[in-house]
Amino acid sequence: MADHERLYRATAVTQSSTETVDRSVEVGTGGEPHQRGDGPVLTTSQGVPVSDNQNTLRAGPRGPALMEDFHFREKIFHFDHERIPERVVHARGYGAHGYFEATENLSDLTSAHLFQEKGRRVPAFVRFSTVAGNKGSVDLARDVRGFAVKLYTEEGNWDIVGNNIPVFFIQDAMKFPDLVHSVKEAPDRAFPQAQSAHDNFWDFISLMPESMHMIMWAMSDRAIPRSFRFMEGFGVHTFRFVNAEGKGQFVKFHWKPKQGLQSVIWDEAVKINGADPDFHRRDLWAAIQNGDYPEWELGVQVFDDDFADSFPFDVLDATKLIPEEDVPVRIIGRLVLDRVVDNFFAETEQVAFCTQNIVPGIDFTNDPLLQGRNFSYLDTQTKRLGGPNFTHIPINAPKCPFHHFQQDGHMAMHNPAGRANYEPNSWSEGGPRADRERGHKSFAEQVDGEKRKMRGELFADHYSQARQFYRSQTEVEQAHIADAIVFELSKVETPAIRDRMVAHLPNIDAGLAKAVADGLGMKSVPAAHEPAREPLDDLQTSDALSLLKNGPQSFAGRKMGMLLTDGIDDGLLESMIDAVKAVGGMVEIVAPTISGIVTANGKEVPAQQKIDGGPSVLYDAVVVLVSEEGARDLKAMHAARTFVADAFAHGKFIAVGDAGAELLKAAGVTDLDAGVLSLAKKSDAEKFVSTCAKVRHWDRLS
Ligand code: HDE
Repeated sequence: MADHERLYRATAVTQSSTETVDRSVEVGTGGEPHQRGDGPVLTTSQGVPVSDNQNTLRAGPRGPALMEDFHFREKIFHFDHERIPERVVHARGYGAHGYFEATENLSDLTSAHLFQEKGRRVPAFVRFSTVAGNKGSVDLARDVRGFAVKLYTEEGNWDIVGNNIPVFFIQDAMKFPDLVHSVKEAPDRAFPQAQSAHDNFWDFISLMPESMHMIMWAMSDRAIPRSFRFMEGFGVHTFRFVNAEGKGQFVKFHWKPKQGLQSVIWDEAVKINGADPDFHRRDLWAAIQNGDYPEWELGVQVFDDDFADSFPFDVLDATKLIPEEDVPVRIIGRLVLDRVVDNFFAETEQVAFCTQNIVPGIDFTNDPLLQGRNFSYLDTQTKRLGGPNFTHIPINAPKCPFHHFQQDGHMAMHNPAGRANYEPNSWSEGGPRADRERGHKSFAEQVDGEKRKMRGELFADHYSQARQFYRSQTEVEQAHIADAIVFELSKVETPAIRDRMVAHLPNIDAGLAKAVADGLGMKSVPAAHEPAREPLDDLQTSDALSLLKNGPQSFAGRKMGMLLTDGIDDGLLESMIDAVKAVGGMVEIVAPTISGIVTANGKEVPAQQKIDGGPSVLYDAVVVLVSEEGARDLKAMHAARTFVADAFAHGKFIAVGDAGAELLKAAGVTDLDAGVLSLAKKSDAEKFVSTCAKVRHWDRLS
């Protein structure tokens, strides 16, 4: 054996894997695939079999590499080009497949094919995201979440590119680059990443009174959701339904999670980011893989011109919402996510949502934010995906028949044969041709006005709905909003920016202004900015705006963290696991080592987390089931003490067996309350799990 061959043998390790790996690609014509014993032979992308994937072609074992090594050059070249530009906003995201089903016939409102018959189903792809952070940033940043839905209908793709908050920071698309620049890393130092707690953001916001309503939402717990599965989605803008007679009605879209609404609290968010920066994507992946498919109802608020004219705000202003008490949400469909992606890049990264993607029966309104978006998304996809043919990528291609005369361009995959590439032509028989009946028709709106850079008069009310939102929150939620503003402004280094921001708050609520000023150690609340339009004080509060009033009804889809040690009672363990599973919850075992524990009866129970890697912030509620000896060992471990101390501090429900009391004491948890339940007999398990239907023991936190 030659020297270099011996060296090769010494470095190559036999691969073993429990998963089947299929990297084969279907080829169009000819030839048997290259086979090597039990699997395919590695080839170049030109299909040439490779003899050695460990070493470059060299002149002698210690000599220079040779340029003619086409295999090496092709491999490195392709690797060098693996990345495409990340999204300028919403770079970090996670997608899944599913379906949408119409649960109503809406032919009176819209001619959209999807809604002509109850029960009509179409495939769907959804991508959730944060806005500010880069692709590799943490999941639990305080941020708005994107909720972008692509419906592959039989009359083309319909994208509802929404957020988990029903309003937005700005009223006119002209301001979007400024908003985004202010929240992203400062251009000189390139930090902070995925955060709004810094001077530039609050400098901009404090100069933009129109953002105050959105700021109330962004500082609420809506901006730190427990999971994508527990958040609402909103189309934000007012759109239009148009029926077969051409009659138009305004419409706002809402996605309502069947799971209920749930968020984490700020201290948890900060710690989750360290313990599991992928918390949200892992959650969605695991839920779908476990067959626990998340589901949302699609609701609409439909209203006419008379309502729009009588509403105290402009329905074209995306910083305003229409309370559900004024226009009830009518449920018209359901969205179920039941399949994870096969390939993250191909699907989640390459999916190209465009607000311009609408179908017959749906139309835009003159919302100045929406109109700007209709330009931006197409433009951004062309840059991101490298050319005009991104609709050829399977995730973006319509699933209905399509025919047009577009051709060529980078990476063209649809290349029709024949001579006719223009219209009208007399070559091809019958088409394709436009169809006045079936084709998309815009709502025939009368338009008239002076050509000027300007905004509608009612857009000038910046505080009324901020006040309505704040006053619609429970006390706990109001306190979290004040705490969040204090936290963020405490990271602002320039006192004048802090003052300027706090001076908006008296226009929203005097109590909020005082709480924030106190939290910042200000001697008094700064004098309020003069509002451009006097805020209304008589808007009814709305229960739909509160997270806590719309929480989950059970422990379904939520996760129990069980801290266990050797020697525990088998019956108690089993009854707890059964009780959680019976309501559709998940269990994760946390133990002193990853090998798990052995029960009193000698049963081996594997762990999913070693205690250091499984802090209680990762769970919705916790169980501490330990033996006396186990409690003694855990008492000496910082991670175990923090597990219980944090669970208690975060208002979590805790079930604790007799021996666990020692650990609680050592963790400083002595002031036990109704949220700490005893786990002494089997029936305690069910009682505990039904108590956990509530999100937390809020009394402990108020
Ligand atoms: Fe976006 N937004 N946006 N946005 N947006 C993008 O498109 C833009 C706005 C939203 O998962 C970009 O593909 C402008 C509101 C989501 O792939 C870009 C304005 C709402 C996603 C863009 C807005 C959104 C984006 C960047 C002001 C909620 C991620 C990459 C008028 C209703 C979609 C891309 C995904 C992404 C522009 C405001 C939601 C640059 C100009 C309001 C969920 O085109």
